[in-house]
Amino acid sequence: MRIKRITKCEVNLNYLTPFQTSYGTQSEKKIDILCVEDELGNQGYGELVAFETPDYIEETLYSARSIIARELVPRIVEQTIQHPQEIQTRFQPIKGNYMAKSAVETAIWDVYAKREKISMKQLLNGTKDRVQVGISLGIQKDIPTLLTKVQAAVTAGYTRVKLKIKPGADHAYIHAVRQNFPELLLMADANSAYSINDLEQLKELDAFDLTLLEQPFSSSDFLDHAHLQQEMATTICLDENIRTVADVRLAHKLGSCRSINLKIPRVGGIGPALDIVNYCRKQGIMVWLGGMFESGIGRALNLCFASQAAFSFPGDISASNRYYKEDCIEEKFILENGAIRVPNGIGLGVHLKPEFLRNQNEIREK
Ligand code: OSB
Ligand code: MG
Repeated sequence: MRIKRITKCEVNLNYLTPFQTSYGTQSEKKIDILCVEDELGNQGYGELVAFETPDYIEETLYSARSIIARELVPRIVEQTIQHPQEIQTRFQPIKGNYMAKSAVETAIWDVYAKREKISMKQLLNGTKDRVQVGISLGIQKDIPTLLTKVQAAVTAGYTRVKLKIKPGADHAYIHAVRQNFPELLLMADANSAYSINDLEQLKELDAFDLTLLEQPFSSSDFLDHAHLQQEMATTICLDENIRTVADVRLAHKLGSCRSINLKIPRVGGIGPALDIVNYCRKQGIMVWLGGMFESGIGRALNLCFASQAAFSFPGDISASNRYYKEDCIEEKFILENGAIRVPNGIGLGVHLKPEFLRNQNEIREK
């Protein structure tokens, strides 16, 4: 196939409720939806998930826009591509910038699926029609508010809840949730808010039967995580640390974690994500699918990806009504018995609303 042009639509979505993590509070998200067009007029969509500020990882919406326009688009437009697996190699000369790469690469997988007239689920050898999903709850102002949120999530049908934590909003919060929900699959995500000096406090979290503790330390640390994993019964899961298969290998060999939160955009796209799934499967590492507050475009992809046999643990892929006042796609993802149906139309199987379709601008090298 030959890629003729790449356009994008800048979307601004308002969260239903502001989301607080250990590094800040967000009330809206700017999202670029990339559209890749082939010589037959097929269109594939990819979502740029990077945030405006470099507080989750280094990459931002603005750095990614620049890399896409200056480096990635020129490596794709008017090029012949046999299979989207090739894109990984084509982007190899560009270091890092995984979310930028993912926005372009995932759009190419979508246009490829559409050419082949198959669903993304089929292209990825997905086996499930519905995937179990969980919810990630931000840090709340007090414990009663958190308990109300957890209750609402359980009532809605979520069977797995992730709590964002930070020093001062951790032990007592988790304790209260565990007391009120003794059977709930519960986990905590610190987004790098702790250091090895907090070892003793973190060890106390072993009392709460957490399925896992996500990313307690800095994203460049592997050694302290290994020390903590040795000292804790709770499974440590790495998120921000993991950008490449080499990172997974390092974490595995050092014993820095027993679980990986895999996000397609954080590792540079579907090709690299498949490599990581493969490695984890061979090594017996528990891998599950994380989220980045994707719009319906990225959410559809996450559902298709999580429909692969390798994923059994519920991902951070909530229903549409958990995130935005209004999404940019026509379809809605609905929670039914703790699961969401995997789209089965061709490609991603979702459609941009007309106001966003109309608003496409060609990306040219700047
Ligand atoms: O650390 O997993 C994280 C959202 C944005 C950035 C980082 C994270 C998250 C989430 C929510 O936890 C995942 C989701 O529901 O999309
Ligand atoms: Mg995380």
